[in-house]
Amino acid sequence: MFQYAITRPPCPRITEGITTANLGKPNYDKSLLQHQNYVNTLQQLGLEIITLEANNNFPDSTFIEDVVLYTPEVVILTNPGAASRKGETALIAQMIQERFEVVEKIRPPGTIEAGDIMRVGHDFYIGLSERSNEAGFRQLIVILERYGMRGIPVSMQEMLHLKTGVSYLENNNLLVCGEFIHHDTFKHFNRIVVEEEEAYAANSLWINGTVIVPEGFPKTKLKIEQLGYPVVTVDVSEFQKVDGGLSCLSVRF
Ligand code: CIR
Repeated sequence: MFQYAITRPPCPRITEGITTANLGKPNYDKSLLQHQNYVNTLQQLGLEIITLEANNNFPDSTFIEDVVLYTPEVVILTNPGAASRKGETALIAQMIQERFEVVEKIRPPGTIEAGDIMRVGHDFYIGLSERSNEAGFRQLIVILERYGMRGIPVSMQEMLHLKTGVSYLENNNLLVCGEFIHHDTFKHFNRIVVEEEEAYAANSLWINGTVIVPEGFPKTKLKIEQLGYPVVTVDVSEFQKVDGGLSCLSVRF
């Protein structure tokens, strides 16, 4: 169960965020409202929010998930693979070091963005994407094993991050899309296939028994409801324009 979420509101330069989406530029004012609504939803689901200041030096800094990996034994500051995002770790390092007792770091040449990491209990699936490299992966495995956990590599070619295409909904249920539908690594999960036209909804978010699904993806919403989960939807269209999903907008613990 989660008790807290760390979030950082979008900054005006979110319009310059890295993107492959071809959906136009985000509207900053609208992104602020959507972010507030996202935060309200997390609060309604029982989470206490730790809000950091928006930072206009880093257009993608609202996607705070990528720079911190929370585990119950150790919190790991990552080293993003995207050049424009590397400085985001320093922005959050002090707060993380003050709040958590055991903190480790991914160091160059290793790169990891935590959007590539999916936690299933004490197992951490690590996507080898363009943002998370072999050196980062090796460092991460060593850290996880030192604290009694396990890292499992996941080969991938198409998606930005691992969690762009898979989301763990607990109870062995895994939302899967695209290249992950038939991926050997995930064969033992109860896989719920997200159709290509709803691919964005493959990044949905389990919060203490409820699943948050992005607004506008009715087939995926229905499939999740049919598994027995209460579902709430949140409109994050402005973040979709810069390749960000629901999970990227917070660090839950
Ligand atoms: C980026 O390309 O880094 C941002 N525009 C989007 C990051 C999304 N983060 C995530 O999936 N965890």
